[in-house]
Amino acid sequence: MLEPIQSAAERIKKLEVQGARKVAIEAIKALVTQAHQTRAKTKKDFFKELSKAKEILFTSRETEPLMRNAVRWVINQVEKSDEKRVKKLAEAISLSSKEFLKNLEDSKEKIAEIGAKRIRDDSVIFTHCHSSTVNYLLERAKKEGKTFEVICTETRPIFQGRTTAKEMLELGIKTTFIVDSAARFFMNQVDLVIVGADAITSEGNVVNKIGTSMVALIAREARTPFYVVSELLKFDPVTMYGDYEKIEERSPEEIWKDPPKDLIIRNPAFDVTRRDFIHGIICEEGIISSHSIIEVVHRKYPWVFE
Ligand code: RUB
Repeated sequence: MLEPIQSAAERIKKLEVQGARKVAIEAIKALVTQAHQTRAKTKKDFFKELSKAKEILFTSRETEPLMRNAVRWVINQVEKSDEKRVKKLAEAISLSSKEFLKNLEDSKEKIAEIGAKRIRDDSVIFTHCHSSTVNYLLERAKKEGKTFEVICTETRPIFQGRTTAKEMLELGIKTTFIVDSAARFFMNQVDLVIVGADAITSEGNVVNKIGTSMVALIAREARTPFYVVSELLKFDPVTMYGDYEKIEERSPEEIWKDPPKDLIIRNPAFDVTRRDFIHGIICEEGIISSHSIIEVVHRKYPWVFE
């Protein structure tokens, strides 16, 4: 009955779709397909179905507030309407989704425009994992004629760094690929670290791919500026009311398929970088300090707190 939602959730879970932006976009698109394929006859049943859809999507990956904010916004927009006809409600889901996705696209452009200014000629940029927002910023800098090179980590255990490396090469950017543990070895050659984000907490801490906080520590020790690029909607409102951001723990098999018996393997997907290690968050409103995240989100997206 919720086939489009189930299959999107499955793709997200298996990392066939990865990175917070792409996850949110996949979820929104599934919601639209679901709304159009609904067999609900009444408004009440239609929203019951969407509520179930929401639950399935939310549990596909725990550390994805952008997806949660996106799904919540789209459904809330339509829930407010007086419309009773299911077909019209499904159309309204499409419209709200389009609006949301357009806003997300605009944010990406803005972030790239602002962030590209921080890329200097002949500089070395270090990144970790695969962030479509980071890569888009670097693409923009390259198109503006900046000359720079990139060092990227392979990003164990799933090697998202390979995607980053391939994309950089396609753009004609000189790229060096290293194991995660070589980060300190190379950090003295780096001018700027730029990473993406999965979540930003109310205290201005950033949750991103496992290993990010280690890169931040190393960058601090080497006195290399460490920037995070993120849409403001990666802010997670639950952190404001006392909950911690949940850190997804993935299957041990990703690390070792056939491990010795009794070996404990832990595989957290993300870690938390404390705000003190972050030079700035490059978002659609500009480059902001982690400390001001609540104010900026409040100004731009007050509905997040509702
Ligand atoms: C991806 C990751 C990315 C952020 C930001 O982790 O940590 O840095 O999601 O990506 P995973 P984007 O591969 O486990 O999803 O900028 O594309 O939203």
